[in-house]
Amino acid sequence: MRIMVLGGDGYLGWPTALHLSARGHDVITVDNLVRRGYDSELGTTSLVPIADLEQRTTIWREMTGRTVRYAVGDITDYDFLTSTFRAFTPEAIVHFGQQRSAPYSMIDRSHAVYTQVNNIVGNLNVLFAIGEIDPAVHLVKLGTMGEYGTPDIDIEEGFIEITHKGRTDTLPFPKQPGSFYHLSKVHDSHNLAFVCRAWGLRATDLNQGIVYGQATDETILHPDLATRFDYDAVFGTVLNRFVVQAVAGYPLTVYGRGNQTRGMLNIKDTVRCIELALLNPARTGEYRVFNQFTESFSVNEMAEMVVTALGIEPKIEHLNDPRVELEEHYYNAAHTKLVDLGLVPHLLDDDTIRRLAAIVKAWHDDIDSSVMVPTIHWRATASPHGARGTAAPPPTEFENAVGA
Ligand code: NAD
Ligand code: USQ
Repeated sequence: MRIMVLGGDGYLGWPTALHLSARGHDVITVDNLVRRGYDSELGTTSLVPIADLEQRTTIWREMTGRTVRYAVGDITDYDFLTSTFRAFTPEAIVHFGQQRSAPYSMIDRSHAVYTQVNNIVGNLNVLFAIGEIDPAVHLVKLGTMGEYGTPDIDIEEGFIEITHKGRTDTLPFPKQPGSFYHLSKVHDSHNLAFVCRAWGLRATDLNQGIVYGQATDETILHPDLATRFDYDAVFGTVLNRFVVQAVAGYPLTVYGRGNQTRGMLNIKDTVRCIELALLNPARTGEYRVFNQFTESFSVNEMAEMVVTALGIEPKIEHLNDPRVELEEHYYNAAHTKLVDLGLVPHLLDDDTIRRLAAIVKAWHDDIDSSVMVPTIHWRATASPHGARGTAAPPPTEFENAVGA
């Protein structure tokens, strides 16, 4: 299959491009490298050094004899997107190419606007390009479990049968996203469903949970094939952060009471899920949703698992939650469709945590503990000048101690 991987320089896009190439698909990655730019903006960097796309693709060719092509450009630029599309003639597109950090989208007005314009316009361009150039192309789009929020009922895979005043219909599952980033994904889902209905396109919306891990069968072949590993409070995700904090001897930063529960999956399962969605495409005109995660844990459970697996002194610090989210809630989300297609999950165990910790230990001296404490707050107050200000709760003893 000829597959275009949008966002193919990112944490998940790059390992996916390699995984698909290793299985004989013809792959091109498309990326504007803006993720590397956020690092400069935020003063952070991937813990594991990452090669540039030229080095990455050259090493891949030398190691395997396979070619992954790449195009550098912005998918919000329609001329760039359509000319790349026409030149490559993909049969499928995997769309990872978005701003994906909830905290980044909550920094201020300009970051919220940037996130929604980048994500929604980029996705709309992809939909128009498919509609205009080749409506048979199957779009596999990365959504997020956070589109659903944490309702007090079971979460279904995209749709729910509702009986209302004696009539019954199957309708999109209600959405209660928790950040401007998560909201962008909800808008994307509506646009996807609409074009499948209106233009007969076919799309798979993968509502992915939080990914952990850094190594896949392909990225471990050479240091220049490594994917990024974020652990800062803006782009680092919870389990990856906890492992870095544990290795650095830093207290694990549990936000609030820590009973927030989320769907999680290993990066090795991400690349496999994408492959399964591609090999079993949506039908013409079909908009389908898979919940892409393998198990769920509360934040407290994750912290305890890391402490136990690494045999460290339990240093768990409950910070004031910088986010607006339920810290205690019911959570039971369906996730059978990818398993039905053949996914055999890599579940989280002590060994997985220890192997991740071994990667972190190799870069121990580069860990920057100044990026651990969250500084972006969700709550808003009006400032005397009418602009949004942040209403951070008073610092905890710990935050005072680390000077956050
Ligand atoms: P990432 O930031 O590492 O990668 C995204 C890539 O897209 C970056 O390389 C970036 O440069 C590129 N990009 C952004 N805007 C672009 C644009 N306008 N044009 C071209 N390229 C652009 O993120 P990731 O962790 O690899 O996530 C990939 C996708 O998976 C995202 O859509 C994200 O929402 C989704 N997702 C990620 C996770 C996770 O835990 N990492 C969980 C659920 C869903
Ligand atoms: N959390 C902590 N301590 C930390 C970091 C996070 O307690 O140090 C908590 C947060 O409050 C939240 C949960 O852990 O309740 C998850 O936070 P996260 O930063 O790991 O993940 P999130 O912001 O939800 O976003 C990540 C990805 C995003 C993806 C999403 C999937 O960055 O791209 O869409 O996971 S999901 O959570 O299912 O929406």
